[in-house]
Amino acid sequence: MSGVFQRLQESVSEVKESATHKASEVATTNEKILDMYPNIVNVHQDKTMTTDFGIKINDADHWLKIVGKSGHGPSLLEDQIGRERIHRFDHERIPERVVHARGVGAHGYFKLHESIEGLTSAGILTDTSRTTPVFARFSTVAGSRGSADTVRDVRGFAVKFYTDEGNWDIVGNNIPVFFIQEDFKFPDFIHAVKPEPHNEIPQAQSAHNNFWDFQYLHPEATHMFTWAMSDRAIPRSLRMMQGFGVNTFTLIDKDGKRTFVKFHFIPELGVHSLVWDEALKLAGQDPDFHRRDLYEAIEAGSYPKWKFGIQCIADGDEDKFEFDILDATKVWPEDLIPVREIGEFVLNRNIDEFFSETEQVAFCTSHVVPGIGFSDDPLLQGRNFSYQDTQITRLGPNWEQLPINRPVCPVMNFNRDGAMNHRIHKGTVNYWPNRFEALPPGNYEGGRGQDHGAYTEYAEKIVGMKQRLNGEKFKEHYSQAQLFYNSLAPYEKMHVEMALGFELDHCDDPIVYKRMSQRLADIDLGLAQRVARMVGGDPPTETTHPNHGKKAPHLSQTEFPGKHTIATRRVAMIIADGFDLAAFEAVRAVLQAQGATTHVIAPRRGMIFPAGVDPESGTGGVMSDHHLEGQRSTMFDAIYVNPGVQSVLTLRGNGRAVHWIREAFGHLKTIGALDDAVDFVQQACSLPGVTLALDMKSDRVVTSYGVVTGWNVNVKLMPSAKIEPSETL
Ligand code: HDE
Repeated sequence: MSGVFQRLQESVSEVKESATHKASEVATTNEKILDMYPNIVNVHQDKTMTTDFGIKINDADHWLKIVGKSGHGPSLLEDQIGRERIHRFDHERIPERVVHARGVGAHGYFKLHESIEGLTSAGILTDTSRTTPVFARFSTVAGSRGSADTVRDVRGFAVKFYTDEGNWDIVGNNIPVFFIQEDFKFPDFIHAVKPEPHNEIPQAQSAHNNFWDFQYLHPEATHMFTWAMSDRAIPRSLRMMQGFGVNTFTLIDKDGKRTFVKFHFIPELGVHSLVWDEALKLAGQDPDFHRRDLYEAIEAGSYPKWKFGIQCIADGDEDKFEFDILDATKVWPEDLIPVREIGEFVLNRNIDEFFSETEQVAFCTSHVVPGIGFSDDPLLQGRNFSYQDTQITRLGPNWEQLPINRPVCPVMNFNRDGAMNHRIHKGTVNYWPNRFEALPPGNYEGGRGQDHGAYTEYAEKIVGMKQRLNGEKFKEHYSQAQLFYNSLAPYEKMHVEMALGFELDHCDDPIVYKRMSQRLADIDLGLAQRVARMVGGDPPTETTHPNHGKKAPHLSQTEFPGKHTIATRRVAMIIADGFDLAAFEAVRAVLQAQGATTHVIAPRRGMIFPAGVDPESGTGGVMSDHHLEGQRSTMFDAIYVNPGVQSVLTLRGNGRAVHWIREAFGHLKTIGALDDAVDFVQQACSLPGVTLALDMKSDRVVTSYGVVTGWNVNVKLMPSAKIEPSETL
């Protein structure tokens, strides 16, 4: 026995060593990662294959058969090794999440910068010396697990904080409001947005009759669908999205005082989006675009970072606003209730295995820690019920014991048994109270209450009638939809209009697009008229809810430019044989020095030879990463066309190269060029109706950053490849 025991000990330390062999892994190991070590199996180190019950296998390729002369023969059912393999495989799938099925996750940490002791007793929000491990999962909502990343949809933004006092989950979105006010309508809403029941079309899209039928029939959805039609719903990267807790929670201080709170995550890189055409194409060209982007950034050490902020409303002030602060279809405008930034959250470690971490991670809005509580927000109340329930279907009753879900603090209670229980409880009793406990009921381990670090509900006296209704202010649905629309930049408004045009064009039932054309007048009459004309609706001439014309800051994503940086941006450097090597190397050095990732694209993958180098020599060239046909401009943030007489001549004659430039231009991308490549770029972009203003000087790297509104382009030239908001020329 001692030999077996020793082997076990060795294998645990082997796993520990191997799991931390990369410097980056050592640096990013935290309490949660250590907690998961005993469950990590290193497939590359363990060379001996065994069955699940541990016996070594002598042949991992063939079923046991009666082999006749010809080498053939029936397979034997008695092959317990073969049966185990196949049976185990037969049960690999678990139900995908009923919503948010497609997602991607990563580990990281949360650090508090400013204690909010006056508002809460929560350790994670008061102790600035702590670093709390986190796991975040970003997702789309409507699509199946295998759908594309860049579809138009809300993005889930779920964060699990493994605090010293237990797990705290913020299960948020990248849009601060929601479609409905009560969870009661959630099944209808999700049925309406998912593929239609008779033919399961369309996948991962809201552009269909049922979704828009539901939107019309629920005026409360108006604010949210305006956000969903904006650029927020097609993020450039998961690293460039805001996160919102959406629901109203509460903070409870050590004296039991309550404050209403909303949680915010603000990305360091700013909020940026794709353009719709790009998103559509990427869905086919690289369905994993966002997943890959997150993984690569973390691998490269460019750790995505968000500021963590809170908006607070004192208990007693809740009725002072035009809107109900418990209505999840409303924002708390930041000019009225500013966001206070108190900490940061960083993702610095990729997962080891998708299924056991990202798929099995399970969030619950009801998971809060002492010092954080709920509110009577009806959407939140329903969510608190739903998440725990859905995990039981998806993962079984013991889902909280799974490595990725279990807390890093001790767990002790008398919940027992059930499928896949992993804990072994020592002791002769499994009920409470019991004869071994000295303390009276309710006083386990020193008692209850804040003083003992236990979770205590906020004591509130409620008198009311049992009824199915919400407060009066829940009946107003259009004011904030107008506020959001009015606050957008002109091109953002145009994108909303085009998105509505696209979506309603995909509805073929006139009742749907005609009614929706009318509804849009409750946001803005002009918007409704323009969309109605596009989609075949009847342009409304009046509205019962005229646009109030008010705006609020912080609703447009242009308010969140983030750091002006090209760090982590993908730049395609286009060359062909005969390119100017000096220019290429200089530009590449500048881009890389600023943290951009450079990717060499050429007519073929392999060595590309600069001017003056004989290809026959086989050396002295630059290896291209991809050929022009293998990738598309959509996969890059910017393109740079390198000079060189022969190179430019070849590219001019290459239809795909011309397409790269035109497409990048149409998608508002930064296009850089030097010397003779400038003329090529200008000619490639001279589409009818387009004026391209580029003034490239060969002594510096020049990039343009354009915002296209229809066919008018505004371009600003920048030195040294800096990306900044454009100015109209
Ligand atoms: Fe969810 N939601 N939801 N939701 N939700 C789920 O839980 C639900 C809502 C959100 O990465 C499910 O584990 C109800 C709002 C995210 O694993 C389910 C209502 C917001 C995720 C569920 C809502 C969200 C979910 C499905 C009331 C933004 C993915 C699988 C109308 C604040 C979490 C699961 C992850 C997942 C129910 C509304 C965000 C069925 C009843 C509002 C980010 O429990």
